[in-house]
Amino acid sequence: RQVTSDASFHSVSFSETDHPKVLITGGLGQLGVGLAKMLRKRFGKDNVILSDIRKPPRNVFHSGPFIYSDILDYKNLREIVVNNRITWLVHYSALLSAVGEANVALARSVNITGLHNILDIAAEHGLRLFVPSTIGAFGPTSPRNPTPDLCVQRPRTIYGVSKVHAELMGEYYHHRYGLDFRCLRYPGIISADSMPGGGTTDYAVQIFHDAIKSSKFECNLKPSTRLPMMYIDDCLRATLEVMEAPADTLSMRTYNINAMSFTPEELAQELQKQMPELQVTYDVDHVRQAIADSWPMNFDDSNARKDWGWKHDYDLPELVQTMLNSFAAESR
Ligand code: AKB
Repeated sequence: RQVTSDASFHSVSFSETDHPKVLITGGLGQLGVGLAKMLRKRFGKDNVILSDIRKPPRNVFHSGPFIYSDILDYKNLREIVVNNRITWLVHYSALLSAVGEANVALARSVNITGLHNILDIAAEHGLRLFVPSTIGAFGPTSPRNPTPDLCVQRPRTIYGVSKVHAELMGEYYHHRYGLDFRCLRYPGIISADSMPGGGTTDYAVQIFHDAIKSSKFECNLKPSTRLPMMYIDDCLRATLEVMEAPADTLSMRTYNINAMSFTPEELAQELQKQMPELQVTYDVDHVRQAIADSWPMNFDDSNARKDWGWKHDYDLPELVQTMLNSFAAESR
């Protein structure tokens, strides 16, 4: 199954006017279910297949096609792509930053070996491939305020190293084999109905859950730790927009996208405007703090704005209000 030359690719004809047939890997993580919902509205329920190695909750299983797929099993992946005539692949399977440091061997296997399978499948079958990258693809020697698209990238986590590898391999396959690779570097993503798993920016989601449950929150980062963040709806819309962007508008294949930057203290203050009873304390987790201190504080996404018209909708006040509204709606 080695990809050796351009001639070894099947060229699947995919006209821009056809609805894509989408496969989402790692579909039960923080972003997959929301992305599937948005894409199904646009392309039809049966044209978007969610996949994971875990058993889906009942509501997810009944909301549209769900399939078992193991990105470490090349034959299983190929079977799914062939049998379902997949044309777009959104590759969400990955171990995040903090959990990756706790299990480097697994992170290396899922984030690097798994990516190699995905790249080969996508190239072999002429797929349009989206792989998310992250603010975590930068490190202590990168400019942090702001961080441009092109600069030194020497991350110190296995997660970051695997994401720089993904960016470079995707771009290499694009130039070498014509793979339609598209990549966005996501900030920390904040969502109400799905939890992140094992990231450094997770505190910004957890604070809402704890505030509502107990009016208390213990933060594992220092109060002054500034990181780029984004509300999930902006993130999913950016993903669809870059996937639909005409190829000639893309001057690059890997873009920073941004919405806002805040510190735990600023987030807590915004939340306390609505919930004055909220008490926030700090108990710093040194692994997460070291990671956060090596990441961008502000993200320069001017190329995305210029090339394909990226524009975020949510700043900090709208984010907090929307999150609180979602929790209130859930409890009714
Ligand atoms: C993490 O904190 O690991 C992720 C990310 C910013 O990529 N949320």
